[in-house]
Amino acid sequence: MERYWNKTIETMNREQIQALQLEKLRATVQNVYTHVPYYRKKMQEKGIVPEDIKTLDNLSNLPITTKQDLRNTYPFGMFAVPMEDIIRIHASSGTTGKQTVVGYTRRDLDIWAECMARCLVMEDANTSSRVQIAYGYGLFTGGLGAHYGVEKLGATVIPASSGNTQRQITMLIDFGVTHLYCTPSYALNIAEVMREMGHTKDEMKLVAGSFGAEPWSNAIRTEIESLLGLRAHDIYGLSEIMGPAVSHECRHQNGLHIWEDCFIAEITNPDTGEPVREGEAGDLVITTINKEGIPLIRYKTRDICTLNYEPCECGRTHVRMSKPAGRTDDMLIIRGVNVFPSQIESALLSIGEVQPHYQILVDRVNNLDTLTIEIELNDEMFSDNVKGIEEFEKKVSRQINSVLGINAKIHLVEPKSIARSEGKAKRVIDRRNI
Ligand code: DLL
Repeated sequence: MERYWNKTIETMNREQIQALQLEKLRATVQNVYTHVPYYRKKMQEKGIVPEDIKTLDNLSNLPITTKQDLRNTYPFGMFAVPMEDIIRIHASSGTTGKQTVVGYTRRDLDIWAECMARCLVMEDANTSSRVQIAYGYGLFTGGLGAHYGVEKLGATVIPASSGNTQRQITMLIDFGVTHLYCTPSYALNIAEVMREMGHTKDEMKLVAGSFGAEPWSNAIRTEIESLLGLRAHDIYGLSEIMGPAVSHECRHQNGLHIWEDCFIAEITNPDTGEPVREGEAGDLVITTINKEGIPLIRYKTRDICTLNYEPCECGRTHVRMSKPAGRTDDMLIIRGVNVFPSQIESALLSIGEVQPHYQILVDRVNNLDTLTIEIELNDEMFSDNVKGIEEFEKKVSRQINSVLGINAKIHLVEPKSIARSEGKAKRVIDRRNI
């Protein structure tokens, strides 16, 4: 029997969803036109007024919003309400430029908690559950975003934040934690430290967990599920839109339901910006239709995925996005071949002996791109002879070539020589100065 947090909303039929979306879209467009001068100007430049939005198809006439727009209006220029109504600020890390700042009203935070509570129920959490949140708390949306969903549901929240891994494990065991929230790379790290501490998954009561904030392959899912003894759900979100709980996988683990009463999702061609045909992969573009603080029109996420409108076995009707393959800005072009780090990960882990601890190094030598993949040996292989290691390197290299069509130099390194992650893992080091 499926349980829902908000059955009426979660199982609305497509006509009802579309009617609700159109009503909320029109209100949102009117709102930003009136209250956000930056949007008014953009719409005027395109010759559009709010009254032009008569159908959902008219959405594609509206301007796209990018991270650059948020930077141009830094810090609060896109807010649609006075600062007195903003009760919390979050910001993205800003590793590639000025950080982007977002503000939430009390109603925004309530809706965020509602979306999060729906996700928790999708993974069988209830008031008896104990949820350990090992996403970072702070300006990053992971910790606090998940936190208030757990409180809304009425489960017990353990606000561990990230880091201090041994203590995380002690709490997981001693507090009888049922649900774990952290990045997939941190989940692997926790599993490894658990083993080193001499603990086993049988000492834990974990049922499920939500892992996201970075791309992760199904091979990593299998790894996390078997090491920690739980069902691993994917959770997606981004600071600009809402943080975690924009979408989440149900127990069928076959795509992430996007909460369509709050967001309208489109897929566009990353190069032309034109909508793609149904089912085709492209850039996920999201319009928020239930936000007060910083409503965004057609925000270009740069995350590559597909949308699936087929009914889901769980009974939820909200569209499913595929597991994001990666960001357009993270795509590597190696001698003309486009490849996402997540594809390299899948190819690597399809070889049983490869550990999920690897790093991708990209260089440019004599004007040619080179790809080196450092992979950690496990203890058993480390004690193997040189010939065995060389043969294994060749095997991995052949696999990468046959699956992805690129040549990679494989470099096997000592156990534990690749840094472990407590948040978003840094898998790619691009040393080309381009
Ligand atoms: O990472 C929000 C979040 C926190 C999501 C906790 C899930 C769990 P940002 O730091 O703004 O926000 O980064 C957003 O991370 O555009 C994607 O590229 C990537 N990302 C987030 N979730 C996933 C996922 C948070 N499940 C950026 N799979 C997004 C792949 C993801 N990539």
